[in-house]
Amino acid sequence: MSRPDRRNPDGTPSTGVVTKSRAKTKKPAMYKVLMLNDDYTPMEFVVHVLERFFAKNHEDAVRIMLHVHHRGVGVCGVFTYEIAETKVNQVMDLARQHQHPLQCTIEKDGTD
Ligand code: TYC
Repeated sequence: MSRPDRRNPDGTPSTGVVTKSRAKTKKPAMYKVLMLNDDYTPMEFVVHVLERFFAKNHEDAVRIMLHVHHRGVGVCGVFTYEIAETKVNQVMDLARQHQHPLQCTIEKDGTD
């Protein structure tokens, strides 16, 4: 007696073991949250925002804040759209509450 000659889609003989194809999985588009410089928001407030909403340690928060202060714009983090949008809203809400003009925006990440 012999088994029927069953084949995998690529033509190789089947072992009968079923495996799942992962070809259709796709990484979600990613978005940068950018922080913009202004002349009025206190440096300590920006550092606090980076620690609180972007989980930066103090050293990284100071480094990012100074980068924005000197260059005009900097990346706080890269997230899926929904999370990026939430972060921007959290930052803008807190800035408004403290009457600081701090601005944050979302930009599609080109590297994916
Ligand atoms: N330029 C501000 C100051 O001199 C500090 C600052 C840094 C403001 C980063 C906004 O995103 C910002 N007080």
